[in-house]
Amino acid sequence: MSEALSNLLREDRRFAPPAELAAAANVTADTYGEASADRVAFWERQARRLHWDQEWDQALDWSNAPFAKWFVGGRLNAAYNCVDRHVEAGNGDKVAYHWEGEPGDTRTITYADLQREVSKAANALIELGVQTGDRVAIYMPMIPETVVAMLACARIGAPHTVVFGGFSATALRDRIQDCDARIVITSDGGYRRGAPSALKPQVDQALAECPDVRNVLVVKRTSQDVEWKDGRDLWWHDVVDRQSDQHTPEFFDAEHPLYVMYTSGTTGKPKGILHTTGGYLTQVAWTHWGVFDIKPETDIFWTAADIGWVTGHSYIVYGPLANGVTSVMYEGTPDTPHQGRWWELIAKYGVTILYCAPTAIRTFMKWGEQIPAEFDLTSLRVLGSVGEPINPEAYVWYRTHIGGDRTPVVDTWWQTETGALMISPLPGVTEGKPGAAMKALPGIAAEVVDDAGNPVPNGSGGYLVITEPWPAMLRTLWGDDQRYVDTYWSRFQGRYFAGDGAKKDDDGDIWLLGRVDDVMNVSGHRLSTTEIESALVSHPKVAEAAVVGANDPTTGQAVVAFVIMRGSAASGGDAVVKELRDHVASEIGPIAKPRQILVVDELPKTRSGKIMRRLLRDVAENRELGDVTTLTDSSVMELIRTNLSKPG
Ligand code: 6R9
Repeated sequence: MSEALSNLLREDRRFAPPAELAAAANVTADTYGEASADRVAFWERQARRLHWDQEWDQALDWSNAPFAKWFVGGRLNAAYNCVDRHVEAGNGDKVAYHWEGEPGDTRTITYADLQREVSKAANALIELGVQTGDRVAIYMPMIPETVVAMLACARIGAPHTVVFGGFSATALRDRIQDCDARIVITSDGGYRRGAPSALKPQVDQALAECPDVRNVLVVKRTSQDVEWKDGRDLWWHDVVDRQSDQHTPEFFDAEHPLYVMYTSGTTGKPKGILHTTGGYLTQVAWTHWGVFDIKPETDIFWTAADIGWVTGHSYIVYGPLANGVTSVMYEGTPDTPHQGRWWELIAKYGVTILYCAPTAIRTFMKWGEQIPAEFDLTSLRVLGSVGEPINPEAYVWYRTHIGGDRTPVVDTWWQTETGALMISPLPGVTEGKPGAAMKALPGIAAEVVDDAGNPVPNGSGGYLVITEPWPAMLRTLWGDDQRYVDTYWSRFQGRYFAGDGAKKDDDGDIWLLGRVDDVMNVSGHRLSTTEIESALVSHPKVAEAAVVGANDPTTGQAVVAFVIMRGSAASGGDAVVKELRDHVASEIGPIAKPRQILVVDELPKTRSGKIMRRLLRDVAENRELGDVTTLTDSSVMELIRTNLSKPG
């Protein structure tokens, strides 16, 4: 892949940290050395950011690898760390969340409010018979009760499993069954795209096949009509509101399960990623503080993601609350009621740090920079990206049009499995390169290896592996230790295989190239989807691109591109397609020239913003569509098919 890749890596724009930010940065360049001198001691220092009822005897027990135990013998309570200790320190009046509903209703929730609400919800769960260790499923829109429910579970040691509200009844059923949850917390619905969308019917449908679920606690959000099963269904306000707002937290073992989060694997059965308490909270708290350079006194932090995604768990809930920070939480979509909603929120609350996905950024590019230009975004000082490789053009657009050409952009690589950020620039230290996630964070050991597991030299590509255990790592897959070992620890002996392709540039900095199943092989050349997508997006007429490798009788695989044009270029016809093919050829090389380019209006995406290339491959190879249940909008695929009947 080297010839093609060297083009992507020829990106030579560099952005040094702003002097003022660097001078006051939480983390300095020395931290890398301090951490690598003794990685485990580094994490022990970070663990002391938390309140421990009892300190650990052993920081890391790796004797039964790959099953890790961190902070063995330590005892803590995650909810106490996220809520009570801030109130006890005199910060009860501090705002934990500025919450904004899509219709424009707002709620301000202080740490003291959160303590009362979480205590009440914990008492309610106990009344419903939930015991330490029992699993509780949460299927909610983006409302404050979602956070309260998660923390109430954590407080009583009942691992939560949050199922993203955009998932179908079938997906919900599978997850409830897999972890054997007996209680479901949901709401009548939430607001999306200007209208109430229902959740309760999916719960009812799912529970038809989950006889062991005793109770469903239903938050009233939209007041739409709901079916009601007496004896099973209970209104949150009937049960939670009358509880005492006092609850004394119990302290749990550092390895007590905190939550299970399902993520799709290559087979049909979702993988239940298990996270435990002490190591997870340590790494989310440190990475949130270090990578976003959090100043708890003054920052207003906003992760614009859904809580049903790991990004929401770690950087809407656990990280910001562990650090006692004020966050913004927004219920709805970015274009409701207008395409400037995010920027309006940033101006309204004085958001200083914004964390979102490249897919959102590319959508904003498509809508045009005149939209954010109408709002005062000068409060922003750090921007973050997560979820997919960020194309250099999107990175530069984000920095320029949102960050006022002033803010560092931190491109953070991590996974549901890693629990917390792993590879990222540090805003006060790193000279940013558009498109590169740069270096493993202090305390993390990453490497890029070849097929045989040997580290590749600088300037070459291979597979990303993590070579040492880290505190927030998944502990296993719920109920399936063997699948955990097989999926992550068998491809390269003793090392964690992330499933991502990566490349070290001439400086040894890391560029992520997408999932390895997204690496194409065209006439024996390995091409990455990301680099061709980046080449397409670097063309001024293109807003967004998705590239797949389709079977081809002559070349093995062939490059097929789906592109969304920027506003005015929307219907380009054959001339534009030729222009784009030539553009890719000149950016990367003739070998990367797409066999077909299809101009579309939308791309199929999961709610966490990942393009579902699998579906595009089905289209490109003229197959029946596979499973579309995790799509944000399944009608997109119909549109693409219709488009396809016109030759590209
Ligand atoms: C946090 C999250 C994990 C996969 C991961 C990789 C991709 C995430 C990325 C990135 C390039 C980044 N990914 N962040 N690729 N650069 N900054 O997204 O978790 O939903 O489990 O997805 O997402 O392919 O393996 P998850």
